[in-house]
Amino acid sequence: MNGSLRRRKRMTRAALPAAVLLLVSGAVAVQSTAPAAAAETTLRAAAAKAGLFFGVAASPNRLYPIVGQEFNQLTPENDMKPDRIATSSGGLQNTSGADTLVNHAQSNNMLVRGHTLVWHSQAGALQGASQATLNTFIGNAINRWGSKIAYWDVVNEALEDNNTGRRRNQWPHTMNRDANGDGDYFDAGDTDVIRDSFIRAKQVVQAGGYSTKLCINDYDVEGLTVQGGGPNRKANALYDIVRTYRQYIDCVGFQSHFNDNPNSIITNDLQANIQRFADLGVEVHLSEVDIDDDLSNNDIGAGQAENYRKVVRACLNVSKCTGITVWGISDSESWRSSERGLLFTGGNGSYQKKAAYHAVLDELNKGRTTTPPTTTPPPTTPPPTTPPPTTPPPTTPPPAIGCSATVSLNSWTGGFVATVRVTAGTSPIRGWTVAFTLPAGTAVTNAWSATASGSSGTVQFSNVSYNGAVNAGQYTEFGFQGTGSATGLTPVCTAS
Ligand code: 9MR
Repeated sequence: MNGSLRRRKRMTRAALPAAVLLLVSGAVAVQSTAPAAAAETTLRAAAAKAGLFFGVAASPNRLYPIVGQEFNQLTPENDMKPDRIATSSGGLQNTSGADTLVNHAQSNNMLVRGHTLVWHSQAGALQGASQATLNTFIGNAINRWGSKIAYWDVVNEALEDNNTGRRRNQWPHTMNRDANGDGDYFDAGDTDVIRDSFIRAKQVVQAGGYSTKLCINDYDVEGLTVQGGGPNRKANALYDIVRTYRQYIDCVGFQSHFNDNPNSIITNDLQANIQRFADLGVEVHLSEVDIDDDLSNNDIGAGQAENYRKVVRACLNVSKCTGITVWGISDSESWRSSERGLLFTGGNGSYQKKAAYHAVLDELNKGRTTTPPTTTPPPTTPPPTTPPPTTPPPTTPPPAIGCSATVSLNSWTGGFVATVRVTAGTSPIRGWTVAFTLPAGTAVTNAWSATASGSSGTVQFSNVSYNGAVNAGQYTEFGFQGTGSATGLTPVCTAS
């Protein structure tokens, strides 16, 4: 679009109230920006009610009241990147910006996504570092904030541009070694910076007893297809990585920087791709959303507000899509200000809601309209056997007989996601059941990798067909999502 058209579009929008804009967009003739009775009036409240977080990328110099009012999750936009906080030996430095953001999140009851541990870009003093040094940094960074970080992006942007489906060939991916030349790095004799970084991160989380979940994050991985309908090879490559290393990876970030690049458009199969990853048992997040306001060559939206609505709906329709984060507050303060891709205009703490804001709020207020199944269907392919870790993750000694269970929680105001680990004792088990007594006001809304019975009071979760058999001393995991608070839950595990 040329400059004068853009200016005209901006002026037209500025001159019209948001409600009228929604009406003239045609497809949403019954929408109104006035919230319906009982509708929530902030993004965070509406999202919490629907059982997900709604977050924002933030910087210490922009911690305006809106951050805590509208959002319940925060990602440091630049302050936790290696070029800011890593020394060349993997130590920490200059953490004051990151500390400020973590403290702000805590005092505003927001989750934090740590961003990011291993990345070829903005690597700073770690550029060219060995795996051993990366591991040192991973340990120092995770231990510094512990469970104050709900999600860490362990590996960011590992895959090449231009839909090749290949790893980048820049450091740190040059540390990969394909021993048998079969084109992947998944075999026991291979070296894989992704695997080794996740194993290290998992060890640190387990040793520290943190509830932190470990994510892999990338862009142009959102759809099953790209413009023209061809396969999204980058998404497929990410899927193979997550499937192969599922035991170390808890969550996947689809960055969701949507624009006119043929690999960055919004496709109709966004929801199906989210579902495909969710079926592996990981949480999916739309982790860095912005949508170019003249995104024209996609086929599912008419205008930015409508595009936002489609993207938010795709997440809401998949129960394991547990969070959406926009990459900044307002257009003018965005890293891509020329695309006007965010939910507010204005700056310096004084912001105005755009039509896109109202569309997102409205969609969140509709909730997860599809009835969530009590269990997500088992993965289409059985969970893979992962290659042996270079160093085995620490395990707590198993009980003599039967099974034991532990719970890790990610909570927000009004909701939570619980991940439950079932560990077999000194004998193999063929099946298991984990029971909880939920506090009054707390209810299970859906579960995965287990069959739930009951949703409040005493609830039980039993194995599904593919995860009942657990070898002596080994473990499997399932999860469930709920409303209310799950603090202090005590699991009771019985084995058969
Ligand atoms: O928004 C960030 C911008 O301020 C930085 O200058 C830029 C440097 O690479 O990184 C931006 O954030 C990126 C994020 O860390 C990873 N995904 C893409 C984001 C936009 O480039």
